[in-house]
Amino acid sequence: MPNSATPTHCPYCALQCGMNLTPQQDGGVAVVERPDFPVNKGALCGKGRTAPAVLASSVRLTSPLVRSGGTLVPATWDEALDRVAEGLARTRTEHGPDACGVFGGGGLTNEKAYSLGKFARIVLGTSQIDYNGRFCMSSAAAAGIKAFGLDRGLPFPLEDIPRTGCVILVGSNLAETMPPSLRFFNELRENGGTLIVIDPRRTKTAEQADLHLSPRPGTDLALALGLLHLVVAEGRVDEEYVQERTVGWEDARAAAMAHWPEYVERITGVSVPQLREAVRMFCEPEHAMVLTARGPEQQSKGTDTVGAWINLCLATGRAGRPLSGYGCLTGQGNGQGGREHGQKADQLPGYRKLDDPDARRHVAAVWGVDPDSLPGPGRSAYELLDALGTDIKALLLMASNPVVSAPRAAHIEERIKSLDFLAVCDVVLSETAALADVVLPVTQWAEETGTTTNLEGRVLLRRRAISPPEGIRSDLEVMHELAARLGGERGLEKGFPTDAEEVFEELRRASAGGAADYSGITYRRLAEENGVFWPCPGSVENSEISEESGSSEISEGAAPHHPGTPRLFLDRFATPDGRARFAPVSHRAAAEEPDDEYPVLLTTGRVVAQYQSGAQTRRVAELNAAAPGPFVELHPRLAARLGAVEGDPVAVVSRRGRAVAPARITTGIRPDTVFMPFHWPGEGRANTLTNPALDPTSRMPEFKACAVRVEAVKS
Ligand SMILES: Nc1nc2c(c(=O)[nH]1)N[C@H]1C(S)=C(S)[C@@H](COP(=O)(O)OP(=O)(O)OC[C@H]3O[C@@H](n4cnc5c(=O)[nH]c(N)nc54)[C@H](O)[C@@H]3O)O[C@H]1N2
Ligand SMILES: Nc1nc2c(c(=O)[nH]1)N[C@H]1C(S)=C(S)[C@@H](COP(=O)(O)OP(=O)(O)OC[C@H]3O[C@@H](n4cnc5c(=O)[nH]c(N)nc54)[C@H](O)[C@@H]3O)O[C@H]1N2
Ligand code: SF4
Ligand SMILES: [Mo]
Repeated sequence: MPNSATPTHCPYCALQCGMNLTPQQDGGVAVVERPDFPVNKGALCGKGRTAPAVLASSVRLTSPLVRSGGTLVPATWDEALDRVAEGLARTRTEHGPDACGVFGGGGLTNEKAYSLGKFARIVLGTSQIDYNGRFCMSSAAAAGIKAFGLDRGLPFPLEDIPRTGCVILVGSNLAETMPPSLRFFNELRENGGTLIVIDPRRTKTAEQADLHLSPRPGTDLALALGLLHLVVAEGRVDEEYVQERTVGWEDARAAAMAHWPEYVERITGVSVPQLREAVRMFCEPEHAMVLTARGPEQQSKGTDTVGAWINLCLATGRAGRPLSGYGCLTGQGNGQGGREHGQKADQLPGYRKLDDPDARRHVAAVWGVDPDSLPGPGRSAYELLDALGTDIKALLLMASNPVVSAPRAAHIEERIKSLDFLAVCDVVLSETAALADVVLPVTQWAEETGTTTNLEGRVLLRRRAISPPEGIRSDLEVMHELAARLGGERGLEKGFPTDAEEVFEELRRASAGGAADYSGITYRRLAEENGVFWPCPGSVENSEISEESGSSEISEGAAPHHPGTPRLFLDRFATPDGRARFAPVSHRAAAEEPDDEYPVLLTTGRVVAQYQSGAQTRRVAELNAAAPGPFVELHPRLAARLGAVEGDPVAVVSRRGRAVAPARITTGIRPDTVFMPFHWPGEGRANTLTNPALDPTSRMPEFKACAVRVEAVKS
């Protein structure tokens, strides 16, 4: 084999930057530029560049581990898999199938996410499955479905951004969380467009903006309503568009009119002239976009908040038209695909609903089971974790590290410890894996093939570039082996192929006719076309599933070649009548507002050099050098009041616990707010403090606002 480069994608965030991997003498791979992939055109952030470091045997798990006499010791695969099967089977026998929980991740490929959902429903027969995407973007998803009838992160490719007139970025720090994407915003400004950033901090992203609004955390809903109020008051509503393409304007308008700019200024801390300026910048150009990320979404009213931003787009005719629209910047590598194929509590593949009889029939036929045997919807992620040790006695966890990343993490850590049985599949010994009864070491991005769906809804092919170290198996193999052990006579393992393309072929059939229809997508197309945007239906006749056999072929050859759908909603929205829905929303406070005892607001987020719970990136020397540990960002005025000194430890105390980390004093944050990144365990764990108050619709927790007290720590 020549020393050829393998084109693939980064293991981390939702941008899914393209990269080439070339084999090295030492058996490893080096990352080389891949300029042909349009999203990043070769550019990578430090995490992508250094990703091969996590492939090294020295930092990762190389053998299954089982708990023996209180400690984790190496074991054979058979021993370890037998222990997992026994743990789950015993729980099922003693307490029923719903006592077995499954927790997945948005970093899993489509094939793994699909198989995990299927594994829970037909091998374990449990309804208790959810995943970390619930912490990430389910509020935007819920609002998108309500408004447009369909949720896909961005309804247009990133390449449209430079040609619009104005972008409002709400609570996204993409200069740190998706650095190569900054190019699109720079081009927008070079073309004469403007960028508005809404963030309580003057982030690297805000520094690029033409206008930076700095609201109090948790007040984006009021802010959006205030802007809509001004749109109406200034006669900027696109009446014709509202008439033709929407319903529900009267109620939404009435709600907005109750939010006077002065009232909104009091709630948000953003001045009326700034509100007016934002409206002018957004409304004057012919095209404009609103993009949200975790800032406004990770709130106990995230769904209504995103709804209010969508209202602003609808009232001004900026959705479902070229170069205009609302989009959500998804987060994890497969944050988009991971929420479409069934690892979510209420979901079946193809973005189908678990409580829809037609959806159950369709998917049950593909799976070769009776639709009535499929369990119903289960608990959301936080509620599932909170039920560990009580209703849920055993957990199979794949691709998440909740000991660091879940809200109210000390409590969740206790819940995890109270389980009868915990099995974790991971590439490293994460803080959560360290608590397991069995740890299964699995292959990573560069060692396996599979598809992901990036924030644009572009389905991509990751390709295997190297062999994994001896002794490591893939998540797909783990599910196959567990299905064999748990299925007994039923031969269930046949439904869990270990070859990703085989799984994808089944996923195509399962998704056919669903909202996220992948049936016209094949590995061959993905390789040739640099990704395909869903929905991409195959031929309808061919994709119909025979209920008896449960199997049919979708022959791509026979299907008219669907080009995929880079841009959604241009003719109609995905609602029954084709019109978008306004959301009749009003402001409400965060679940926990500051008071005398806890007078400051804490918000949380990310830094460029660490990824999520840090399980992977904390093992990379270069990234650790750049971001060695947690910190508390606070304004000089607050610091002066507390007597806090730059670099010295401060304690942040909430109703849930106390965290300590060095002070980082900056004028770039509101004086009533402190910020902590959440990438670290231990004393500086931000999630010791966070509030698990859930959004009533999306069940997403309020990571972005809770009340705290800050104290200088005497050293
Ligand atoms: N380096 C790095 N990149 C990542 C990740 C990572 O862990 N590290 N994770 C990936 C994932 S899964 C995700 S979800 C994305 C997240 O990407 P982002 O959403 O960009 O990341 P965050 O830092 O969580 O939040 C963005 C901003 O919201 C602001 N914010 C806080 N509270 C509020 C509020 O109430 N209102 C508003 N408007 N803003 C607020 C914060 O100050 C922060 O700057 O990043 C992806 N990329
Ligand atoms: N305070 C606060 N907390 C937050 C957030 C916040 O903004 N503030 N953001 C939330 C958000 S948006 C997210 S997405 C979550 C993310 O938080 P987590 O769910 O903890 O995500 P990761 O740290 O990416 O954990 C992924 C784990 O899976 C492993 N892994 C990677 N690839 C694979 C694979 O293919 N198979 C298997 N089996 N394992 C794999 C990694 O090594 C790692 O241990 O955190 C949430 N928590
Ligand atoms: S921006 Fe995201 S996908 Fe691109 S290299 Fe960095 S972590 Fe990887
Ligand atoms: Mo996320």
